[in-house]
Amino acid sequence: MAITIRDVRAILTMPDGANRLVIVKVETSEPNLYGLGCATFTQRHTVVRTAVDEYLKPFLIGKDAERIEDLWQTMYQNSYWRNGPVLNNAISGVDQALWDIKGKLARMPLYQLLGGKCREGAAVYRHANGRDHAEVLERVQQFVEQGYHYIRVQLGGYGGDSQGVSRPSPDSALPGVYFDPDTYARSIPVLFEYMRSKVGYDVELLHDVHERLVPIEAIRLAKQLEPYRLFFLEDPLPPEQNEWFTMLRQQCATPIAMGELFNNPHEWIPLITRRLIDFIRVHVSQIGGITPAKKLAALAEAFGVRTAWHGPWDTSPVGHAANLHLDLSSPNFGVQEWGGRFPEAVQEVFPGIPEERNGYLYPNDKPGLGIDLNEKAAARYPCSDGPPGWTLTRAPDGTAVRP
Ligand code: GCO
Ligand code: MG
Repeated sequence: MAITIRDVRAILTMPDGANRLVIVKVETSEPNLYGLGCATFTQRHTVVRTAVDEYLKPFLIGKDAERIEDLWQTMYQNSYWRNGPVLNNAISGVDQALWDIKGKLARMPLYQLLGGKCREGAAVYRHANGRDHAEVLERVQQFVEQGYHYIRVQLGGYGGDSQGVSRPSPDSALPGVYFDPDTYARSIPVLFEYMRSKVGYDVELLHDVHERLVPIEAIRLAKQLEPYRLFFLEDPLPPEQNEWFTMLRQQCATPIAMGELFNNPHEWIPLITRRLIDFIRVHVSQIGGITPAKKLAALAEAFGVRTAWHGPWDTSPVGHAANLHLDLSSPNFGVQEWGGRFPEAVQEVFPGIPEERNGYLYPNDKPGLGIDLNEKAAARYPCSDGPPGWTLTRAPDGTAVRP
């Protein structure tokens, strides 16, 4: 007798008071057998809920919960137009939940179903940020003392936004988050010269350009950073300018990470098959969940590209659990982004968050994803509404810049 899907619900919650999270719960015909999946697109959370509740739920009710691949393919093509962040996140929520159910049925942690462990724990990197060199250095040194080997270094967040704008903006400038790409670009080689002089080369340092430079300036920056041996330089280009990666690769040996903004296989396939990047960094729920992510990891392995799944605070703990099962079972795992210990409220909503010790993330070995959702607690943390403000980024003359 097939185990069928009895209910599908999107649950929105914001227990840390800042990051809007979307979780999908798939309940089955078996009493108490359910799965959880991450569908978090924090800038458009209610639209994902609509896609789940109004389209995927009626599509899935009564279907065989064990047919993950067929359900993924049919959800994907059911909307005809596909490969966008909203529908992919909705599909991911269901997909991850079905893998969670599969693990519970097999009475195994998901990584076992994906081929077993390639390593005991997944090495993580933390975010060291500051308004000046001293603040950044203090954070880096704290992380080193806490046992982290991989540390992302930012001066004033993304685009150096705390450095302000060095050039006057025109009269009646439009509202927005202003920063000066030129000031930012010139500040980063100086920052890494300072960091390396203070911490040496035994710690792996990373940096996220966050697509904030025009392509040729990103290439210039990557070349200037070569002597500082970054573990990787992230998002040097916006996805719309992927073709510039060829020139970047021809001119520079700084390792490149890209992918958190990708939705469509056409964005990553050329970069991987032409060996133009070193780390693939998609937001797993944004490409449709574990089913496409495990295929992407295998493609990357064939071309010598490692994984570094996107994993900041606006990935839900369910998404972090999914990342971890992929990390443990992929031979070409690179590093895992990790925001650090979640606040108590988040831990209350999500019992079973992966444990981090000395810079490594470990599973709890419960079946499936190994994480649960306390719906009553989740309901106590309603999401804020409306569009985010920080993505309204502008150059000094008011030109809109990718955020
Ligand atoms: C990262 C990302 C994030 C994004 C955020 C967008 O490397 O972690 O760049 O910081 O800005 O996830 O919502
Ligand atoms: Mg990033």
